[in-house]
Amino acid sequence: MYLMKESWRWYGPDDPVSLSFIKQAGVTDIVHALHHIPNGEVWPVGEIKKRQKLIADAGLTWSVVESVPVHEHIKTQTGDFRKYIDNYKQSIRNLAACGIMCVTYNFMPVLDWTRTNLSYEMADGSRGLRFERAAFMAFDLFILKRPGAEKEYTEEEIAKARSRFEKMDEAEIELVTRNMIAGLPGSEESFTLDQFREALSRYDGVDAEKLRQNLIYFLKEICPVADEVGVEMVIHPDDPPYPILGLPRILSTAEDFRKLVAAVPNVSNGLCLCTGSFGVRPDNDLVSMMYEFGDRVGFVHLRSTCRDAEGDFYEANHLEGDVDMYGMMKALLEVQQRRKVSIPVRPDHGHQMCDDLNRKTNPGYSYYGRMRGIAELRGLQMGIAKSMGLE
Ligand code: DNO
Repeated sequence: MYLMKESWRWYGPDDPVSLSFIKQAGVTDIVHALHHIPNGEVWPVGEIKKRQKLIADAGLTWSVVESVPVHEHIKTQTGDFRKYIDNYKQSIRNLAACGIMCVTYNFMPVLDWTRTNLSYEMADGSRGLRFERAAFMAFDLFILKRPGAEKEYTEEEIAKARSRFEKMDEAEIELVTRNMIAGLPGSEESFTLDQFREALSRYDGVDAEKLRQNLIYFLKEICPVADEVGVEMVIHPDDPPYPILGLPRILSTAEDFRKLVAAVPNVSNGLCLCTGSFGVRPDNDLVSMMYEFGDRVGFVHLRSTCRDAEGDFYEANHLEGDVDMYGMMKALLEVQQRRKVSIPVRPDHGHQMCDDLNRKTNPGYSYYGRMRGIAELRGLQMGIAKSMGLE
C-alpha cells in the first residue's frame, strides 16, 4: 500500500528544532531550502550536497525543496527577470543532479503568508497563529496608510478598523506591524514600513490578469527544463487565499489552478495542496480538489483553520477546525493507490505547546505542536487504510 511520505520542514542548522528531534517524531523525509542563498541566485551543487549530507547523517532524506523563491522581478517582469529565470533553471538542474525532485514555490506578490497574531491563546493554553481582519484593516488604513486603501473597504469596515486601531497601544501597533512585514519563517523577505510601501507600489500596473500572464510565462520557461530533468514544480496557494493590500492573488481557488494547467500542460506543472491555505475559503472544496488534481499533487501540507463570519481565522489542531481531515486523508490514500506513489506530506504548522511555550520557536514551526499533528494524522491514516482493506 502507498502511504504518505512523512515529511518535516527543517530550516537548517539554526532551526531550534534539531534533526535528531525530527527523527524522533518518526518522519523519514525533510523539506528544506538553502535560506542563506539570496533570492534570485543559483543554488550551487556543492551547497546542496553539503546540506544533503547533514540531513543524511541524521538518518533522514531531503526530498522536497520549500522553496526556491521566485524573485520579485520575475513576478512583475521588470529589471533582470530574464537573468533570474535562467538562474532558476540552473537551480532546478542542480537540484535534479543531486536527486531532489520536488520544488515548491509561490507567486504571491511582495509577501508570502500573512498573519496578524503569532501568539493567539487557545482554550487549552497552547498558542497558535491567527489572522484578525479588523487588525489587518487597521494596519492597512491607519498604520501603513496605503494610498487608495479606503476605496477597497466598505464604510462599515473602515469604522471597524478605526475602532480597532483606537484600541491599540504603541506596543500592539509595533507588534502587528512586525507580524505583517518583518517576514514569517520561509518568506525570505522582510521590510521596514517605507520599504514595504515601495515594494507595494511596484505592483501599481500589475493586476491579476497581468500577474497570471507573468506566472504562465515563468512556467513556460521553467517547465520544459523541469520535465527534462524529472523535477516537479509545485505551486503553493495564496495564504490567505484572496487579494490583500491591493495586491493581486492568482492561486486561491481550484479555478486558478485549472487555468494554470490549461496554459501550461507540462507534467512538471504541479500543485502543493495546502489545506490550511485553501481551506480558509468556504468555497474551496478541498476533497474534490484532491481528486481533481490528484495526478498533479506533488506535495501536501495538512493543517486546519477555523474561520468566523468576521473573516478572521486561527490555526486549529490538525483534526479540528473547518477542514474535513478524514475526507482529505481518504482522498489522499485513494489517489496514492491509483498512482502507485507515496506523496510527501508534512504536518503544516502546529501550536506552541508544552515545552515549546518556554522556548523560542519559529512561528508555526514548533516541535510539539507539529509532533501532535503528525501523530494524529498518522493514526487517522492507519485507521482509514485498514478500513479500506489496504495491504
Ligand atoms: C508557510 C508556508 C509558506 C510556503 C511558501 C511556499 O508556513 O507554507 O511560506 O512555504 O509559500 O513557497
